[in-house]
Amino acid sequence: LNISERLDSVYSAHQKPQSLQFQYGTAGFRTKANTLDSVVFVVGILASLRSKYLDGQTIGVMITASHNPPEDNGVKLVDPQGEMLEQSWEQFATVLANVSTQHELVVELNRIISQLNIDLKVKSRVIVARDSRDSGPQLVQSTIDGLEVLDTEYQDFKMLTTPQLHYLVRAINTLDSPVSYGEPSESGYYKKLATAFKQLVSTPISITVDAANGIGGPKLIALANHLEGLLSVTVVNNEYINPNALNVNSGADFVKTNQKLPQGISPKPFDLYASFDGDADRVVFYYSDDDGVFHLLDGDKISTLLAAFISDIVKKSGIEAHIGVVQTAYANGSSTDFLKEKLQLPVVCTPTGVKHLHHEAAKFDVGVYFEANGHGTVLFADSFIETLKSTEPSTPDEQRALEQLIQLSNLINQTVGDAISDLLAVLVVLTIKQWDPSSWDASYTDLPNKLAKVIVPDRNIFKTTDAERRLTSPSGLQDKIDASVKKYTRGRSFVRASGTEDAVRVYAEAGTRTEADELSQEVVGLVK
Ligand code: 16G
Ligand code: ZN
Repeated sequence: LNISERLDSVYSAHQKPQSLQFQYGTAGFRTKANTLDSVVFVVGILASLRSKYLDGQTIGVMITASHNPPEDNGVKLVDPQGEMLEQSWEQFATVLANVSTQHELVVELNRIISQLNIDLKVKSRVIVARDSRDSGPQLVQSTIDGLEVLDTEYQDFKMLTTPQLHYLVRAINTLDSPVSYGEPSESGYYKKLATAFKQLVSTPISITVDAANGIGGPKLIALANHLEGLLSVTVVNNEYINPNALNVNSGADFVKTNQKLPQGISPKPFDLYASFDGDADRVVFYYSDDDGVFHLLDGDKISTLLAAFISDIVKKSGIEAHIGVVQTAYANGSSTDFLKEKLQLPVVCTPTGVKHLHHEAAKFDVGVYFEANGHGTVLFADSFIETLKSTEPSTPDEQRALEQLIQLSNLINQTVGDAISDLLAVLVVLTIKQWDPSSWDASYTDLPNKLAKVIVPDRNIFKTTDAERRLTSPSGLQDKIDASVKKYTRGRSFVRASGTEDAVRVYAEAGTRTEADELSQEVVGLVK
């Protein structure tokens, strides 16, 4: 296989525009769609190498820019068990994305191949999917051009939610194995979730979901079709066929950031609503009270709900388990207090980005991880599931608890945060507890908070430590932030460079709304 010759016919069509620089960030490459062609092409080649390096296991490529505006797009790689690309490979992606001649590309590819001792004769396998953006099909085609350079066997799943692609990667790689993850098809995904849901609840449930005009809408409806008579969903903002509407005044990110209702929802008091983001890997919930006041139930609330419920049924099951919760600095201070003090659970804080949370959560028997923005899941260790299956219950209550835990592990996507799966999990817990949204909300009260975005000349000078909670650079700035924070009751604030946008984010929380706003303003002033 002569890579250079292979590139001769295709490279010129996918050459990098000279002026652009790319970086594989928190969620892969993400930028304006019309600048991404060369990037997805080399990602196709890199995915092939990753597959060959891992003995021909299937790698996933997802074309999405999640909650970003319609004109953006992005690409990320999914590893064989459905996790994010191993971090040590991100640098290869960045290097390849920035070469601007065919010769350089060959040199860099050969460098990777020899450094990692990759056997090009191993058959490589990759699956591809995209969200509903209109730039998607073209970018998929360019990815495929990259895959063909190394004769990779591929399957294009067209439009899927991001977590569905993660599911498929794992299902394909575990096919015929004792830890088979499910049928490797879209319908296999629905069947797995629907089967678990039916084992957990039997009373009919209905909910209205804002799908951000993204791919989550039709996929949620497809899921609900497997649960006729049990789950009835009304989807608003379901114009996924109109890519210009994607994420506009709707979706999980809009609701969380603005702390208000999306367009298209006129809430009935104390009914539960949910918003997905554009690729359906995030979900937040909310309701409105008698006075029409909006109440957000974000990732922290989901995390505490699931953690409390699971630790409760683990107790009922009569078995021992090490349950833990993973959060980021964005977690509301009240949620952390609640987890540690009321639930007596260990809480770990990691930097932003699913890959960080996921790995920490995997260290527990049951690891609950959510970002405040609604991205998260619950990981059940294989060994723990084994224990659940092999334990002989001594009472009907124990039996029921064991069964519930097993079904929850099937219901909750083990590969990555999944809006559809998390929605079902929350509905199950609320139904079993016979809770309305206000009972859920009552477990603790969020500290008023504010997230601000500041455009700075160079965001790379903002360096953090302690899971992004403190700045080490620019020098002196952290001391000033500390001095500001001290002035407010229950004040907390931190500053970090965004991993997805050319901006710096400032988070502030404090005892009252006014204080949170003031603290935010002060720290924004310090950063500018
Ligand atoms: C990406 C991350 C998300 C994180 C966000 C932070 C994944 C799959 N997604 O969307 O978890 O919250 O970036 O964005 O890891 P920021 O760095 O711009 O604040
Ligand atoms: Zn997303």
